[in-house]
Amino acid sequence: MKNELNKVKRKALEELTSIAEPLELELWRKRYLGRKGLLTLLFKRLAEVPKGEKPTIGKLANKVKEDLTREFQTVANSLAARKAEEEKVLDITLPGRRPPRGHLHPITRTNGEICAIFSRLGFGVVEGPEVELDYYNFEALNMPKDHPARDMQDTFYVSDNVVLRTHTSPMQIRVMERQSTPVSIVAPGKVYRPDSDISHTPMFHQIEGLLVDKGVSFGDLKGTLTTFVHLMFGRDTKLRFRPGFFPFTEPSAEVDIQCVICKGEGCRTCSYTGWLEILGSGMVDPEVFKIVGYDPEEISGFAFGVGVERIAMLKSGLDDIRLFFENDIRFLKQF
Ligand code: 2NM
Repeated sequence: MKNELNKVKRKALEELTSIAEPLELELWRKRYLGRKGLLTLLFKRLAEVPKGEKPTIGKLANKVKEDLTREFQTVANSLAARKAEEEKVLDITLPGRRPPRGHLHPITRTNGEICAIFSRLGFGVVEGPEVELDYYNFEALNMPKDHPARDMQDTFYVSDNVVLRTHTSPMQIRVMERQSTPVSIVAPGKVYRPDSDISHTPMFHQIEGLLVDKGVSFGDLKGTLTTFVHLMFGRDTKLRFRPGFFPFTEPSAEVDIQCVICKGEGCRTCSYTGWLEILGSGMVDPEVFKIVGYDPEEISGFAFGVGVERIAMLKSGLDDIRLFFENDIRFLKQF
């Protein structure tokens, strides 16, 4: 009897170590401690034990029962704890997490708005290479190799004849080379210049426009750019056309708008002038037309260039262009 009790105890404890599921544990409990369990059956046979051995065997039987019951409780507790832990990690009743929703970069959005306005005015949108031949970036735009205007736009050279474009005008040349008049296009895209400070990044975005046809006048330039400014900044925005210089236009004009911050009163943004420069423009130089094979006696045209960052900064009241390219999500989220 003593041996049988110890054997049942050993076997029961050994089996208990490999139990990992509540159901297995319940079967184990029934097998040893249940109404017809092995230990319970031994208890029923205690009556057969000779009188003299009864106290020792009885004590041993009670001790085995206590031990098995305690071990059962320990395993039951740890299985319950594991289940609770699993439910904490994986609560299938929780609603799903929505993936965070992104949006366009403020420069991409401003670029799209500007192109949309010119598109409405009948301009096509063309894109082309950022790595350009010196010929398209400078030479064909009336800037031969020794021209002083190149100093203003000195750039990143890939090789003697290949540069990162300093403006998107090379696209105007490429379009004029392959199609006849009339031409009305805008060319958006990245351009590169070796400047870097609070108002310049070595890469920025530009949109250049070109309109060529019989009888295009400076009045057409003024009308088109005035309409653009009114659609971009509001109908009551005042404009100012100032004389300027570009090697590829004659005459040339810088376009200012009344300061959007102070409405012309004078403030830090406009350096207390009341005006902000937003565009460069002009009538395409006859030399450029000759280079692409157009006859300047037959046709004329105007061109202009807009800085996308500059427009985006003015519309949102920012004073540091570098913020656009630091990729700080806390900044970008505000747009
Ligand atoms: C500007 C300002 C003035 C321009 C000129 C041409 C071309 F190819 F027709 F000659 N494209 N873009 C131009 C003219 C660009 O940007 C400030």
